[in-house]
Amino acid sequence: MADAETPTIYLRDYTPPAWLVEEVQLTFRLAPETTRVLSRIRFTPNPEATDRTFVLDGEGLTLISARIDGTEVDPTLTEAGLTCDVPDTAFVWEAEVEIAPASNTALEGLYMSNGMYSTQCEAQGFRKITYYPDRPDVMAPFSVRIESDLPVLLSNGNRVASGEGFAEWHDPWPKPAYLFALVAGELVNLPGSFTTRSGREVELNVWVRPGDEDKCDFAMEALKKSMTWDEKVYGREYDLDIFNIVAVDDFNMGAMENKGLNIFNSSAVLANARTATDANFERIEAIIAHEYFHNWTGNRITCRDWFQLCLKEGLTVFRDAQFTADMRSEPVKRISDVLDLRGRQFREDGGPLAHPVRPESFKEINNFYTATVYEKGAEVIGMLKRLVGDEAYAKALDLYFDRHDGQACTIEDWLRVFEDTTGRDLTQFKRWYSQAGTPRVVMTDDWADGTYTVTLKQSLPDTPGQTGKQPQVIPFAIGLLDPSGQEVVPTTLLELTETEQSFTFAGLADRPIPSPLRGFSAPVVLDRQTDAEERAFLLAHDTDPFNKWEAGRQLAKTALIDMIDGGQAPDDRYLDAVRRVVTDESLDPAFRSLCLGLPSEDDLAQSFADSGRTPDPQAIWDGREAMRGALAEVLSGDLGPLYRAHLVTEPYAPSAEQAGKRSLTNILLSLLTRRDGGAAAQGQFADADNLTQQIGALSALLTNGLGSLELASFAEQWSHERLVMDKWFMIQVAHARPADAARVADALTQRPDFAMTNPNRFRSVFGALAMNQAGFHHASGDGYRLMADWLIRLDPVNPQTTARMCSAFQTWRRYDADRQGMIREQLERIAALPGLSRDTAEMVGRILE
Ligand code: 0A1
Ligand code: ZN
Repeated sequence: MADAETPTIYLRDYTPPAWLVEEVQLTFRLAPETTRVLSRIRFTPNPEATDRTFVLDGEGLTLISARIDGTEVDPTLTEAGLTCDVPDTAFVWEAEVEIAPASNTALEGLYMSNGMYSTQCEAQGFRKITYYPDRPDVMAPFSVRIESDLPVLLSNGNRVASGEGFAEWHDPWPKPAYLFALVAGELVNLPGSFTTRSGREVELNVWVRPGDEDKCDFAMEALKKSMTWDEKVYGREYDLDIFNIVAVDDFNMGAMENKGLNIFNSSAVLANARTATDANFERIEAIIAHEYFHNWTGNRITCRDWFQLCLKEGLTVFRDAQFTADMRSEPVKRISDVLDLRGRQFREDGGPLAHPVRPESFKEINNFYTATVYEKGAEVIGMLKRLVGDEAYAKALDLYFDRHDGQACTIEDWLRVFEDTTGRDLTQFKRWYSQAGTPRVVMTDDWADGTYTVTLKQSLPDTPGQTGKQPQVIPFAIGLLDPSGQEVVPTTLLELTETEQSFTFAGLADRPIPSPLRGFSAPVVLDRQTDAEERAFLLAHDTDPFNKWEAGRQLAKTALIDMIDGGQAPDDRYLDAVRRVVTDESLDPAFRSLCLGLPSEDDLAQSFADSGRTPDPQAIWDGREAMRGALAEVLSGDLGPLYRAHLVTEPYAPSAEQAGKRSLTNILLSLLTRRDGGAAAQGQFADADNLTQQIGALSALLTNGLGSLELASFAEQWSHERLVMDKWFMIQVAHARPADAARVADALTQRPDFAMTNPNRFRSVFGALAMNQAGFHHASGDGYRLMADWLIRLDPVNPQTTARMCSAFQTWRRYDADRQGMIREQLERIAALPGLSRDTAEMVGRILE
């Protein structure tokens, strides 16, 4: 269906379902090309609806038979499902359909991956399994019987029976269809157990393909930690007798929170020291926690409709960030999250794909699993917590769980529990959910008679379909330091509610140095005219770790922009300040590593665009290279000793402490490689007993134009480990020089082990190409063409992943006319394809608009 013909769905059109489901029984007779699905569904009229039309969603199903209360019926089939005359009281619907999981490469509904059956039903995959009211506000208990010769047969809830060739599961908790799951295959498990605080014994399992048994321990431990944490911090206990996690190789996203049966992309669960990096371990811990936390924020309390997606996602991301901060380092987690927010969400908010945290319309809901819904959604919760305070937040959450357990809710329900527990009016706060775009806050200050005045002025840019926006409530945390570096006003929360507002601090002896927006207390762009001295001062003295890092980052950015734009030499104030931080043994190595990192090419390009200039990707790349050279130079005497002092030589542990040191030594190593011709990196590569150091060494070599032997030996060593090989694909594209990136990516796609049916492998090459800014935006246009060629190939195979990858083009309007012309040509080529998926058509249409 072409984009123009696809109907747009609006939040304002929501109506309650005509029919509710009291109970569902499903039987699956599994076969790769001809799986039979028998459904028996008890429908009752919804007293809240007036219309009694009976419509079931269904896509790509072959209907074999249908009955109502035991009598055969002949429903009218439509492109999107079926309709049928039904009684006006409760009735039982039975249907038998046939589906072909082996030909399902879209990875939505029931599909096969390496001989195993798996499902993905969020958002609207259940309708590819059987006819059903596939909407989250229809919740029901499910009973499932699976018939197959495969040894492991899993579904949601508790196992109630099993025998030769079958298993039966019952999930007593009413759930929407998007949380349904089924897995069948020749799997092996790491077993575990957990006793909840009220004494329920829970069987835990991590299920994987044979051969991956040695990569499950960490996930199991992460699960137990998550279960303990949710009891302790949110008072939430697990509610079934069993909790299963399954690893699947072919998966569009990270993982899925199906009730009692979480299904994971194998990259988000499998890990051991040799095959996973520190970053992988941290990500796995966070995703295990995220999916587990959904059991309450998402499953027990779900969303009324898909516009409310941030209700479960924003809150669950916020909860998993709290968990990671507790398990690891709070400042490091905050800095990493802000880097990610600025890198992905600000970029989205500033371009053609901008949408509110709660969107008001969509064509394909799968296109709205975005950084805005997830990450900005989490920031909004963080702001709410900051505004009401920790105690009130805890009270509001208790009320939320009490009041809404078992319901499908809205953002209005969520905000009401805060209003009811605090008496606060959140009408203005709610604008964070409805207005798209990143607010800009201009800060000016004044000093007179011992009083320091801060003036804040907010504005919100126009975004697609939204103009003339209203001021939002912006929690603005600020601290003040005196000229000696002592904190004279500790962190204070200013509430900016007007377009412009002033705040005063009286009784100060000297004009203070402000530390504004501490902890990044609101997702805004802070615009404050300041100089390198003040930033260097904050980098040296600020007690707020986020702002200490931020000061260094701003110094780096200004220095880089001056180099790229004005041809200036690297700023000594920046280089000196970094040297002081990196050699300061009182600071956490992970923090020092973050301070050594440079702003990304994309971040710099955005800064140019924000100030009305056209970014030159090659000049940005050259500037970063020159700055790395300058850093290597200024640190020349320190690199070797620092590297050796922090190199972890004891047995590998995926702890935050060791990871911080490895992060620091790896970044030092890449600078050292500029000076020693690769000797230290070759040594680390040869000695490494863990992937973090092995890949760190390989990256250091590749970034410096070395490492071809190591690259080959890496491939030989790891050819049997698909997740490690994903990194091998990725790293080559990521580190390719701008003129080579498209050619390197193209060559990798010719390899027999490149398979576009596997989203991880596809993303390893094309995600990396999109990230390699100077390569992707190379003046030849080769990057654009190659990307478009492959998106065109992938769309009929896997629309969801194709659509997500289209976002590589979302910043196109920043660039010069030549580049814009070349990108437009590629986007129009994609848009014109006959039979283009709804997913990709919507994305390309929005980007081009
Ligand atoms: N709900 C999952 C992520 C997820 C979302 C959509 C999917 O298919 C369109 C698959 C998974 C989470 O937040 O972890
Ligand atoms: Zn989630």
